[in-house]
Parts: sequence; C-alpha cells; structure tokens
Amino acid sequence: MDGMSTVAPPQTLPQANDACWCGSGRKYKRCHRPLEGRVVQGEISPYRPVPAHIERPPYADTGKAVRWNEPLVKSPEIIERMRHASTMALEVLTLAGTMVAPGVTTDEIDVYVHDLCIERNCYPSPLNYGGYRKSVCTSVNEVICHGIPDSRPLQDGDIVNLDVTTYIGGVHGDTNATFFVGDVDPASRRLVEVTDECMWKGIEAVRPDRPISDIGKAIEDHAKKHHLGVVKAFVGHGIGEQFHHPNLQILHYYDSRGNTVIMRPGMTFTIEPMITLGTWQHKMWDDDWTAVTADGKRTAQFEHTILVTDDGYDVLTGGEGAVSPFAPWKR
Ligand code: EYF
Ligand code: CO
Ligand code: CO
Repeated sequence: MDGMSTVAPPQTLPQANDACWCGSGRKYKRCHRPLEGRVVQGEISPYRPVPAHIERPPYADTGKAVRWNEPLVKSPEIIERMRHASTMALEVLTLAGTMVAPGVTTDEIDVYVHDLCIERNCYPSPLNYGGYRKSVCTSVNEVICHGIPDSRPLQDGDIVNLDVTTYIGGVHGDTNATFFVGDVDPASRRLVEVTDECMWKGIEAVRPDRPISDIGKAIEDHAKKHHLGVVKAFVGHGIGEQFHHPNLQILHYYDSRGNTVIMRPGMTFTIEPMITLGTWQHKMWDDDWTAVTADGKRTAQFEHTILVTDDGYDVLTGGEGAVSPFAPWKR
C-alpha cells in the first residue's frame, strides 16, 4: 500500500507471508504484492485548504464530528436550505462525471471537485470528516466506498464511483454515481445498471407512515432477482445539519430486528446501495479507509438525498424531474 516507497523491488520477490521488501514490517501479501487485476493505491497528494470565506462544518478544523440529537423531521426552512445544498452537490457530481476518462487520475478529479465546491460557496463535506483528507470519495472497481483520490490513472474498462457531498447554509446534500471508464465489459455494465435500479426501487418504497425497512426490502429483492450481493457494512443515513444523523440508519437489505422507524413527512435521509457481482462481505485496506469486496469482484453504488413528503418522496439531489436514466418504470 505504500505508494511513497523509494526502495526498488528486488529481483526475487518474497513469498506471500514473508515480510515485504519495502521495510514496512507488513506481510508481502498485505503490502506490495499486486493481485491480478486489482486496484493498487497510488500516491496521495497533500491536503488542500478551503478559503476562509466559505462556511465550515463543525468538524472542519478538528476532524471530529460533533453529534447532537437533531430532529428527524425538518422544518420547511431547513428543507429549502437542504434543497439548495443538494442542488449544488448534483451540479458538482454531474460536472465531475464529465472528467471520467482513461488516463485521468482520481487526484485530478478531487482537485476539480474541490474547486467546483468553492466556486459555489460550498465546503466539500468529506474534507476532514472523521479525519478523511480529500474532498470527494473515488471508488474504483472492487472498492466499495470511501476510496481516497490518488495518482492512479483510471484505466480503460474501469468503473468508478464519485461520491460528492456539499455543505452550504449550515446543511449537507449527498449524492453519488458510478461512471464507466472507456469500454466496460457487459457484466460490469449490467452491475452498474442494476445498482441504479436498486437505488430507484428503494426510493420508490419511500412513503409516509410506512416502516423504513420497506426500503431495504425493495433493494434486496431487486438485487437477488439479478443474483447480485448487497453490502451490509455500509448504510444510508439521516442527513441535515449533520452529515450523518446519529440515530437514523437506512439498511439496504431487510432485517426484521432493526429499522422499526416509521417514515414521516419532513424526514431527510440518503439511500445509497452498494451492490456486488460476488460476495456482500467486505474487507479494509491497511489505510483503514478504503473498503473493498472480500473476493475482489466489482461493486457499484448510487446515492440520493431524499425527503419524505405527504404522499411519497422528493429527490433533493435529483434536479428537474429526478428520473433515473436506467429505470424503465420511470420513463
Ligand atoms: C471515521 C469516513 C469516516 N463517510 C460517509 C468519513 O455518506 C457518505 N457517503 O455517501 C460518506 C462519505 C464520507 C465519509 C467521506 C468521508 N467519510 C469514511 C470512512 C470511515 C470513517 O470512519
Ligand atoms: Co455520499
Ligand atoms: Co452518504
């Protein structure tokens, strides 16, 4: 994982469980052994500051999220502020997506996202959230989420998720999408399309006075129908003045024991399913941020920030119409 090592690899490489040649003290298999076709972390560039005139969330300087029991049902005034933050997040994500191409590094995409946020008077919410040091998450191929932008150029055939959250007017808007890099194989294309459908199935299940577990059930049913896995370790979240509400989680699978919360008009949360070609189980890279599939197979994700309305839902990060390009039942 040490993209910064200045020691050259030896002529004869170590066995998997031997100490790595780079002197990190880690086993070779956990350090410099590249697995066939797997993503290898590149170099991570230094922290980029945000100008002083941009309003900062409470964790921006300390890295520590201050948590409080924010109301789950938001006032109309907060909702309007969230609609603006969400519109900014959608604009930034859409523009960042146009940069995705073979040869472009995820660090270059981070610089663009950082600048696009500042141009819109937004703070890029991921920056220093829990100590995360970049303005966007970039998750390639088997990376499930929280991939850190680095010097690795995107390769023809990759898929990459860009996860953008903006903070403005004291509230956050959070959205992500998975993009194709050049010519992508049919199984990966299908994964991405079905993942988007899964997100929309979850959104369609949003209805006042229904249990929040309806969302995970709809997502899991659709993924199962296509013989795909649903990641369990990472979930959707309540959102508003805090990036993550401490008491509201949105599971992307059905669990009869949890999620007894009833949806009420004015609630705001994200739906962000992570769907896999193989196992739903994950493991972490040594950086303790990057989550990957345990079997190294590809995974995709889509995310929107949702408002529960009197008769259904409003996609705050959806823009005009909020229609999925993939979901035939929405066309
Ligand atoms: C402390 C982070 C903290 N967490 C969540 C911090 O909801 C999100 N995306 O939709 C989301 C985005 C980011 C995020 C960006 C940074 N973090 C990540 C991983 C572990 C962790 O522990
Ligand atoms: Co997000
Ligand atoms: Co989120």
